[in-house]
Amino acid sequence: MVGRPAVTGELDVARRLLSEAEGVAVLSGAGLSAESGVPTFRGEGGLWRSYRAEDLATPQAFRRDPVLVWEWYAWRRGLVGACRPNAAHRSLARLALERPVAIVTQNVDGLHAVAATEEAGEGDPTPALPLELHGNLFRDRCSRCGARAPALPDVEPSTADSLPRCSVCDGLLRPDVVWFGESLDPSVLQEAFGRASQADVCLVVGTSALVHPAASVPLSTLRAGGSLVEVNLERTPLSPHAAATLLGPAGEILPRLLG
Ligand code: BJW
Ligand code: ZN
Repeated sequence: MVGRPAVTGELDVARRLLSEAEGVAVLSGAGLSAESGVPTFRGEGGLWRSYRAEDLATPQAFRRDPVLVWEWYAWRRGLVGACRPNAAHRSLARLALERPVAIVTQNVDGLHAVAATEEAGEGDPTPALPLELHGNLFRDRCSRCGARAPALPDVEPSTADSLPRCSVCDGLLRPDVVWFGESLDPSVLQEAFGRASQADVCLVVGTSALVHPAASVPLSTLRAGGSLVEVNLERTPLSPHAAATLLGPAGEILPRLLG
């Protein structure tokens, strides 16, 4: 139980900030889904420990070797498709269905949306649906004309001829995610920064806060006079700016924090 009193003190600060807040923004990252079995990117067991981002998650890599890139994404679709939301996704979804909360996520796994639908039941899940800054693993986009479509099931990208093609222009489809060096959707980004700057508290969960511009979203809450509450296994570059940093697994901390 080393560190428990410190967490409890920070938990009280975080609870007070959240109860006094009129508007809340959430920025989530891969750590939120770690307890669902989705691999993170950095740190122990992270994807970038075993795979080179330059070979798999850049537009240059896709032009050079689309089969390799598709193989990797087909593997991840299988892995992530079998995962379910955890207690942290569910707590955030319930919060957003009850109060004005904007969920902004870097995650491409779609688990916020699954939790939103499940927690809303017969109701409207829209308030708990996230703004997806880095796209969605289960959607394709044409690399030529940009048309979007739900991911085709059972892509088996063993040869160039077997890669999925656009129904509009026959261009090569690609996963609709944001790779390094690519711009984020400007309207999604603008809405994320806008909602964060209107929030009294930004709750930052499970992100290393190393990838920009996503990692700057909480800074717009701070600049507008709001506060940060961070939930992570370890401290991050945002920690010095946070009013409370709750160190521990999101699936345990968020239900305690949000009730
Ligand atoms: C737990 C936990 C548990 C574990 N409970 N916590 C400014 C400065 C420097 C560089 C740049 C800059 N602006 C732009 C850049 C370049 C670049 C960038 O940021 N590079 C840095 C890495 C140096 N950014 C870009 O290229 C972006 N585009 C852009 O800016 O366009 C404009 C532009 C164009 C051309 C030139 C220049 C600018 C695009 C970034 C796209 C990121 N894409 C990826 C892959 C998505 C697709 C896919 O999944 O395949 O997005 S990379 C990967 O990182 C993924 C994530 O969304 C993203 C963030 O990772 P995240 O979520 O933080 O995960 P981890 O693994 O890093 O951290 C997990 C955390 O959870 C850890 O802290 C753990 O402790 C914690 N944790 N278990 C709670 N149970
Ligand atoms: Zn097309």
